[in-house]
Amino acid sequence: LSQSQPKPVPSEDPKDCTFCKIISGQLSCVKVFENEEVLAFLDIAPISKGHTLVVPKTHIPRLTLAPPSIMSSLGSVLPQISNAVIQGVGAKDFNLLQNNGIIAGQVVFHLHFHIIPRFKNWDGRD
Ligand code: DGP
Repeated sequence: LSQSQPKPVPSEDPKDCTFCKIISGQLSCVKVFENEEVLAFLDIAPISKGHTLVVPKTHIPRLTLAPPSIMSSLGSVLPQISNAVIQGVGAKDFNLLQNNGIIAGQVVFHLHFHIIPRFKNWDGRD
């Protein structure tokens, strides 16, 4: 590619969406939690042990497009999932991260929250 060519822009089309494929079962994942509206699964490129993604089952590209009903579904399970994740990996603390847009580091354009357990050592020994 020459330097003048623009970078490929991630698709916001649901039919190209990796997380929609995980939700429909077309792609596999390690499930952490599931109910009618929400799925949580391990991140394929974890920042730390137990790094989990929490997604609505409806395709919504970013937070600013999320209706209150979806935020209510997500908000009502995030504390419970976060608690289960950190307990499962033996952490006490965690970050809840949510990226919106290319400049902010969003790579998959399906709304998601990262639960990132934190340890004193990055390898999860402490
Ligand atoms: P973000 O940069 O906020 O859009 O984060 C996207 C995350 O999605 C990134 O941490 C890697 C993860 N990811 C991308 N593709 C897959 C996949 O096919 N399976 C799983 N489990 N995670 C994925």
